[in-house]
Amino acid sequence: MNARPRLLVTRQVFPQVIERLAPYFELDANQDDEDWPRATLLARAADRDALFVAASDRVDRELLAACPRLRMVATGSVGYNHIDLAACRERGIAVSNTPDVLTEATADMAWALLLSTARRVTESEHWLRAGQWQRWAFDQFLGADVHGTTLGILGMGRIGSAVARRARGFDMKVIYHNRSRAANEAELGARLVDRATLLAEADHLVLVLPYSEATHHVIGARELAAMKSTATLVNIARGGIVDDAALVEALRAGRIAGAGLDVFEGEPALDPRLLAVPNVVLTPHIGSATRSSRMAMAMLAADNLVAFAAGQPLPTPVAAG
Ligand code: 8YV
Repeated sequence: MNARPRLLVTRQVFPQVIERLAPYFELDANQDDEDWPRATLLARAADRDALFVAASDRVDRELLAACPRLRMVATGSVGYNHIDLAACRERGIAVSNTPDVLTEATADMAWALLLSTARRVTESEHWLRAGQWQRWAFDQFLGADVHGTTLGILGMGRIGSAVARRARGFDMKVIYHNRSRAANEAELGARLVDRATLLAEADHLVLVLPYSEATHHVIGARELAAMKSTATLVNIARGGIVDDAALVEALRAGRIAGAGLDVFEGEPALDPRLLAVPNVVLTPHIGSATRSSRMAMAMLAADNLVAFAAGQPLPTPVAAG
């Protein structure tokens, strides 16, 4: 009988996921969720046939060179900008991600940020917690309307569509910009516009683009200046899509009204100036963080690994191997 393939699980996962993997692999799993320095990751991965990684693990040429046996990388995320796909393809390494199972939860989070930002929920809560609520006033924490306004979506894939669908309940006009026209445009009641129109007309702009060199800083000083001064910006996609330094300046100068950010350039570190800006809602990359979504993501990554071990086609491949 052939030996079972060797798998490294780099981050703590639910016990049910370990149970699913255990019959198929010789397992090394970081169930204590230790913070491994890069050298530890490279050393632990060195003799592995397969890796189960998270978006915080950089799978680049350096790592691949350290893992001569590697044939499969499963990431517990839909985004895969942390994986050098070209390098994996060159080496015949299969790669899988976790689409669909987090779409609705992530779209919900876009709305949580949009509503909190427009209606200044966290800003007013901090003020209340600080004991500053002494009296009511007509002009206290005036925010922006959400209902009946124009929602702009940059990137109309699965999550963008789910964000758009929710806008119906708020009687919003939906415009979007995307590389191609969305096939479900009519169903969504959304209109494709050029980028300049999107920036100029959106009252609330949600970013749902995958990160790549091409989308690096697609929202920078120029784009922020082109938005309405009353607009809110929501980023649930990836840090680096927004130029965070330019955003700080725009918020400070009142060039836009507010921002809701779940992702940051260089996270978990973030531009400290963001912490001092009142009209920004900050969350620590929790877009997909519901119990059911995170379980489904981890299970889907495990399903891909089991398929690999059984020599079957991967359920959700991004590179064939
Ligand atoms: C993940 C995400 O939770 O799936 C993605 O691409 O950004 C989040 O849903 C995060 O990346 C952890 O892997």
